[in-house]
Amino acid sequence: MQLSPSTKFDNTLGVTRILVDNPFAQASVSLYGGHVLSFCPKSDGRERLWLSKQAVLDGSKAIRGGIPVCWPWFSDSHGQDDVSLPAHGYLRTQTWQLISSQDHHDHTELKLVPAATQGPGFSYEAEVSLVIKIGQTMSIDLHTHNPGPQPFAITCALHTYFAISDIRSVELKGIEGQYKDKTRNWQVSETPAPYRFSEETDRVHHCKSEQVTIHTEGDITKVGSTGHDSLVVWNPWQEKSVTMGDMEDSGYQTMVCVETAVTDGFTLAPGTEHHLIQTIA
Ligand code: TA6
Repeated sequence: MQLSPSTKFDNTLGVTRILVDNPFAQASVSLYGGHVLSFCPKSDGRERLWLSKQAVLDGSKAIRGGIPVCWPWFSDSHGQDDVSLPAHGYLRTQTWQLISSQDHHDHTELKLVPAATQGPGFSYEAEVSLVIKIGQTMSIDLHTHNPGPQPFAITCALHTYFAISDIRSVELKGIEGQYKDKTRNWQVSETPAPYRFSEETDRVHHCKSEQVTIHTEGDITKVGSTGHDSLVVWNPWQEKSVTMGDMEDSGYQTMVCVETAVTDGFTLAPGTEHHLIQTIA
């Protein structure tokens, strides 16, 4: 496969990364997990994504940070009692293949496919691809197609870790309605306004808002979503950060997850497809 002029492979960190450097931005994507690790627009030189300083980058476990691809289920919503099934599915721990890279007038487009879409807990025929467009903004499109004779149901998410200066100064705007609170046994509550952080936060918002903004000390990160039925907001706070070996104890202070997600799920009839798209500016 011919790489575009702005694209190259790099193996210096362990996992093979695709590095993109075009007139609009720099970005990197790990083939392991089909996992976007960084996106830095040249307009302001501000990295949009957070990557743990202790992230495991040898291909032995899901990478902590960037944009984990959660498929064919989000969290443990696989609908089975099999506790051995991996949280967030198994595509984020596969080595993906770069199918194409193309430079366009205002962005570079990468297309990746996973090694396999069938796995423990999901045996249907499914085709999955990830199309990433890197320009002044970045979009990531998780495309699922059902070429087979049977319908199948999935949940999925683009589990994005955003870099922020200080979680205690962050305000989210654009989320409304009720949410389910994982930290309080899935109790249903109203989305707070202003939406700020002062403790472990793990919420599934059944909100189809197409734009959320992350405000922190003068910086605004814009998060666009389509194809979703919910937005997930997560910050592990200190106690949980300390328990995670791939996250520095203070890591929670400089990240917040705003995830474009399908948590209620959808059923794909034979011959149909679904696009879950997140756009970052
Ligand atoms: O999206 C929020 C969440 O489901 C949290 O409950 C927490 O488990 C987080 O994802 C990270 O999951 P991971 O399997 O990547 O450690």
